[in-house]
Amino acid sequence: MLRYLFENTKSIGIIGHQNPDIDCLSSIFAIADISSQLNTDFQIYLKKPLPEKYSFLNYAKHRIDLEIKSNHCKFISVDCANYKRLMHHPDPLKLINIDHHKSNTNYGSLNIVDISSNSTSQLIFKLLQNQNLHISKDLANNILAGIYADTLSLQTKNVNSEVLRTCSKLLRLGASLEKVVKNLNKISFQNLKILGKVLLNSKIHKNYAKSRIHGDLNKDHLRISSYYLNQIPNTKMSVLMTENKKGEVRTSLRSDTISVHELAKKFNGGGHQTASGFEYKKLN
Ligand SMILES: [Mn+2]
Repeated sequence: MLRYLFENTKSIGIIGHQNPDIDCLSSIFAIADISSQLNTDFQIYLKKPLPEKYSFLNYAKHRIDLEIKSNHCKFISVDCANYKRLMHHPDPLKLINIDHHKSNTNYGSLNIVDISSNSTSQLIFKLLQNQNLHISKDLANNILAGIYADTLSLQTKNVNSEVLRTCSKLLRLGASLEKVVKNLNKISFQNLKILGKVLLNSKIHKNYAKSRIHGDLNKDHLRISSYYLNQIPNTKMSVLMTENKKGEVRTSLRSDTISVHELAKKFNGGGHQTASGFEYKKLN
């Protein structure tokens, strides 16, 4: 299957979703590695240069272009659920969509969507089986990083024996768990300070933990702060409110046991079962 994608293909463009996460980047780089093994010219496209914290990934130092050129025979998109969310928008007729999201809309001319995979990286590892392609130590490491990140450090409910078997195979191929864990658990100084503020302002109210701070938190800040706020024993949910200068409040909800998605929907928000939120609103 995987080799077939590259047949009669002189060059491909590799793209991912907006604000690419580790799984998306690892998958982009895995496709780059495979293209190079199959002697297909490839070009990696992102919207911004890669931040330094991702430099441990193989191919991170490879040339990255910010604007796509249309002269590729094909494009491969990874880890993106719908066409709108892509960073770049090539002709859908030339597009192969490789993804693991349940909400994938099959927007490509060929769609390899496997919702039983915990990450696109794991899906690519499945596709690599029996293809007579070399899984180098660096490629194995990238795939392990994607799995580790999308399972929130192997903590999500879908981490089963198959996932651990995949990780074990990757370690045997030379991936370094230490390298992945250390690099993915680094917290920037700015994030650490925001986390400090969030925790200092936290209160336990009935059976949920809440915190409210001023300032505009980006996705990374929210992810880290909400994660820790949701770790307090005997609480069922965490509520993190960030207030902007206009006094409007944005709310992030996390829970391991209750569906916060339902609650967020009542405020016209959205997200997942365990992680949801809603945008700035005047509360009170
Ligand atoms: Mn993913």
